[in-house]
Amino acid sequence: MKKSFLLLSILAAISVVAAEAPGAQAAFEKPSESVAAPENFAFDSAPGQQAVLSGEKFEFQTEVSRLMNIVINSLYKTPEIFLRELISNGSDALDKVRFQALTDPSALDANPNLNVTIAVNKEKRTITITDSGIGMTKQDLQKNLGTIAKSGTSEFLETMAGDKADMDLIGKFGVGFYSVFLVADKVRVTSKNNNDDQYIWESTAVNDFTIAKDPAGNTLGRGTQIAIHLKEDQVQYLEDTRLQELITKYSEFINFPIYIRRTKTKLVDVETTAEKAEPKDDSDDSEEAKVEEAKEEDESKKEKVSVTYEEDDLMNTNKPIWIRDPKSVTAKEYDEFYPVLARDPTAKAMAYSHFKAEGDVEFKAIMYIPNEAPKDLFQRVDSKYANVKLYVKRVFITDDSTDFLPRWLGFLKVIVDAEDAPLNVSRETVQSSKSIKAINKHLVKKLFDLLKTLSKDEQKYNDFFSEFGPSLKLGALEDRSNVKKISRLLRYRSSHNDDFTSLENYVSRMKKGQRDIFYFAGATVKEIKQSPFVESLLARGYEVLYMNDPIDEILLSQLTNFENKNFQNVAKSNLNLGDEDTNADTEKELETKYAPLVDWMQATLLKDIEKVRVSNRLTTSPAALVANDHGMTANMERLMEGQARQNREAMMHKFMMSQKKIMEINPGHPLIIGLLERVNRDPKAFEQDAHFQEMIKVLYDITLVRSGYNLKETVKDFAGRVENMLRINLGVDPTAEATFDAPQAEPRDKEEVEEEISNREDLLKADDEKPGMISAEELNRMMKEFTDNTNPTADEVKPRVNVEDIVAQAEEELDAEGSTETKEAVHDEL
Ligand SMILES: *[C@@H]1O[C@H](CO)[C@@H](O)[C@H](O)[C@H]1NC(C)=O
Ligand SMILES: *[C@@H]1O[C@H](CO)[C@@H](O)[C@H](O)[C@H]1NC(C)=O
Ligand SMILES: CC(=O)N[C@H]1CO[C@H](CO)[C@@H](O)[C@@H]1O
Repeated sequence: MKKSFLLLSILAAISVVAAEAPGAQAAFEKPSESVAAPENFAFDSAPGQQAVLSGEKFEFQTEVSRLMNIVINSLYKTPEIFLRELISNGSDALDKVRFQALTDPSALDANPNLNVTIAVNKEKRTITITDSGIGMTKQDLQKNLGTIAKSGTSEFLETMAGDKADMDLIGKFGVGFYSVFLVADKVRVTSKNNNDDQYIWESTAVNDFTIAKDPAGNTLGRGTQIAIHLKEDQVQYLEDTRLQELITKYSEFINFPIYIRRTKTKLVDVETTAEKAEPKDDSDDSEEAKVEEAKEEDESKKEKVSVTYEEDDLMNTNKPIWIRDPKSVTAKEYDEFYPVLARDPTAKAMAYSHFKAEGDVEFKAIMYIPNEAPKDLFQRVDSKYANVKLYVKRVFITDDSTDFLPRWLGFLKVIVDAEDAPLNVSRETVQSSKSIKAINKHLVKKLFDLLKTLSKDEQKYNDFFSEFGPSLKLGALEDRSNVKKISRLLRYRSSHNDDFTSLENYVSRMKKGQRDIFYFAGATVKEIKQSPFVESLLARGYEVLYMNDPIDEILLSQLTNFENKNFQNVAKSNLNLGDEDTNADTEKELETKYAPLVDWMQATLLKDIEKVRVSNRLTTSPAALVANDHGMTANMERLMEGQARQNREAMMHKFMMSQKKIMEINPGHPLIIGLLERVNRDPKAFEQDAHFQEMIKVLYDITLVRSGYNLKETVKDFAGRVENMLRINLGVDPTAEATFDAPQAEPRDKEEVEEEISNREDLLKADDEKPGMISAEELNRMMKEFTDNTNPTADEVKPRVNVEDIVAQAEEELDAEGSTETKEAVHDEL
């Protein structure tokens, strides 16, 4: 059934590919003369009117329409971010063409000047942003400015549409271009890529966009020009001071020159006017000189005239921050650079390191630790992060390689500018480059240095550890060569006080004769504190580390020791307190004394546990369940159970879970003493004493729960046993059954039912004659409303279907089906 639906959907989608609008391919009514001069736009019509450009019409992908709706209707308080997005878009395009030129120098021929130039036209209420980047072909325009390819788009749209629509996120999803509609009612993008003619994309952000070949021909050489017609209430961006302020702010860390084109006036001698007003070297279209005579017809020989001309003023004067000498960079600059690097204007970093590496590979780098961990950090442990931005000699190479850092350092954000990586390196060959391994090694080493410095400030380091502790633990598991280093960076809660403690500090507080580091693992610190295992150690004055991170127990089974001190899980059976010698005699005595009780208990719990023994670790609890050395602690069991749902180790898990536990009893507990007395009264009466056996089973259940294990299927038995005990306490017969009196519903008389059926005919007739309170017209109107809402017109349907989405979704569903099948299969085998 699913497959036929899939087929239908695809057919539906194919039948709605962008239709050509009436008048498609017709010539321009008003050909634009020069795109570089911002005076000439096809949309020089009144605001709100559809653009006059006529060409091929395309509909926006549904997601784009939704996004634009959000953007247009948003009352976002900082619409100026459109400048940030367009400038960084232009910078990306420049990066791309420069990268292309590494292998094909002719890529730059058409336009060797790499820059972004911004110009305004106050009369036309327009801003144009021109870059000489890689440019877009017709197909690129259609794809890049009409669809959103990135995964996670729908979640992104959800967050955007929510109460606190955060337009700031827009750049992070690679759709920053659309932020232009925060301020614009019409936008025209003219673009020239080396592989295509110059094309124009135009839209008023309503449902569709138009693409046409530029009748003016190739005016850009190469690159993209975005012409923005501002909404009436956004004219502030035409003001030079405002514009300069924003462009300076957003271009500070851009690696290419960003200019504002300004019209200026100067006085020149009348004789030399003609020559001096001409632009120095540039092509005719960019700088048009207008000559006006300032003083007319005075006929004096020393006359001056005022000349207006255009000049591009550089807005970003700094060298890239990462290649500067760290001493010359202020903390403020580092803080401001981070959101640019992270492509998230709200992002903050808690620490950074700016360094130069020399030796086997030479590079400069800035490494940032973000303020908080990405939300999906641990959902993604299986995949690596692309978190290093690589430049080679200032030329951007890649930011999507995952090979620079090990997986556990996925939380870092790093920019690397290498001096000696081969320049013909391509995004693909980056992986195999030897330098990458060397860079990797340096970065990890620098991270340890940074953390060491950070750990000197305890508060700061604890903040770091709260966010990224799990990453470090993952690192200790993954990166055998750095385990020792990482173990010094770990922090744990402990019984010492409420703060984090390092292992070093734990060791320095160890007691006389204490050989091991004691720890207990559980789901929460609160739960751990209540555990019967911890109580005895605390009573004796030992410190216990509280491990409440799912990964802790696994980690310690690998780490095994710290500064030659073993880790001792207090929930395991062979607890070694270090003071056993002094107690050896009393332990022997206790064992003999409790042997009869132990026998009875073992006989009762034969099926459930491995054995019963007298404990040396319990103080206030009557009993506890401990795992034998190879068995699983309760925490581990819980972890395994969670995982077994997802992976196929279910059988292995089942086996481990069936491992029996050891029950320890507390010889000092009155309940245990009471039980022993009862056994001693008649040590041979075991078979007859059903009541005793019930009590032991209840004790076992309670202990199971207190030790953190699950009652699982036995909840009903447990409830039954407790009820039984209540009965015995009250002297009620344990076998007596509950009596109850439930009055039964009776069937109706036959005649009554028949009469009702015969009456029904009359009722139906009456309905026909008097059709209720709604008039026929009213009814018609309601029906129409209903059908209108449920069956959108053909036009509305069109953009809502996307073949790729449907196929992807169908595949996902099939995948999901497949995996449930295998899961069931696994289940069956069990
Ligand atoms: C910026 O690049 C353009 C080509 O796109 C060029 O005409 C212009 O002269 C450049 N500006 C400067 C100041 O170099
Ligand atoms: C890069 O160029 C060098 C020599 O110029 C050559 O040995 C090497 O194989 C090239 N690498 C790639 C990936 O093309
Ligand atoms: C040339 C370039 O980088 N263009 C990008 C501008 O922004 C749009 C949408 O945000 C991207 O799809 C383009 O690739």
